[in-house]
Amino acid sequence: MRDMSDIRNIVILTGAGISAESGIDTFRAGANGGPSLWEQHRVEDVATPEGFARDPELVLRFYDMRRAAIQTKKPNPAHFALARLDAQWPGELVIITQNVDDLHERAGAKRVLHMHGEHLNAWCTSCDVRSPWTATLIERPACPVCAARTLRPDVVWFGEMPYGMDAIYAALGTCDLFVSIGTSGAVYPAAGFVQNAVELGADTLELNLERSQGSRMFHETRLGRASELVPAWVEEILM
Ligand code: BJW
Repeated sequence: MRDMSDIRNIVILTGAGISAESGIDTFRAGANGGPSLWEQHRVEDVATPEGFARDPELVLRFYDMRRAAIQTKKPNPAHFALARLDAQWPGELVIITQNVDDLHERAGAKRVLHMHGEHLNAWCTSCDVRSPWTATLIERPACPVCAARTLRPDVVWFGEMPYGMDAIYAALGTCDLFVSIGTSGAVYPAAGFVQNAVELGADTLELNLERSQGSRMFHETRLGRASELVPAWVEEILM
């Protein structure tokens, strides 16, 4: 690993594990058999365009429930620590989050890229405009821009292209340090970012409750809760 003083550009990838201690369930049950969001539903039913076409009511109800739930949650010390790093880091920095919650922003982070979309947006598939949305979609409300009743959750389902890929690969291409926090490494393309970063010469650090699927690719792995590991790491790097 480089000396800290040689690090200028940082890419941080976050996943469901960083929001777990805010009370938002992760997607996959961990080795310890923790709760999993998919337990009640097959992933093909609720997180694919085909599932939405087959049973839109089921999918809209599922996302309405989660959109309501995240609005009752609060950022935890891991989100606040990254917001502090974002505010104080003088070099390039981007927090690429796979999470569709807004806890990074509510903690104060600015340089955030939501590669899997955002719960608090609705996407009109008629006019292709994304509008801020906190209410439900199940009753098929009219799009505020074109009035068509074709709003869907603005989230990236399996088989769809994640957002911001050009900016992500550009950031990976110039980063000195890639840090992965609270993600299982089960879903691509995010799971492949560590390999991209290593091949392009970056140092890589994993902060997670347990080893992720791509754990062996990281130069260093620290295991524990995000609410403890992340503030400690931020303290270290800002010294
Ligand atoms: C803690 C903690 C604590 C707990 N502290 N840690 C074969 C090979 C390669 C790819 C494919 C393949 N077959 C199919 C694909 C593509 C597919 C894919 O990856 N499938 C896999 C199942 C194999 N991917 C796609 O379709 C993507 N699109 C795509 O590939 O387009 C083509 C393309 C080509 C070239 C370049 C780019 C693109 C789209 C993927 C969309 C994923 N969408 C979801 C749903 C979003 C909406 C919603 O919220 O409902 O995104 S799925 C779900 O998984 C969600 C998450 O963002 C994502 C990742 O989950 P995450 O965050 O890792 O959560 P968990 O639960 O898995 O893990 C939590 C971790 O936290 C665990 O490790 C815990 O230990 C830890 N933890 N508590 C610290 N307190």
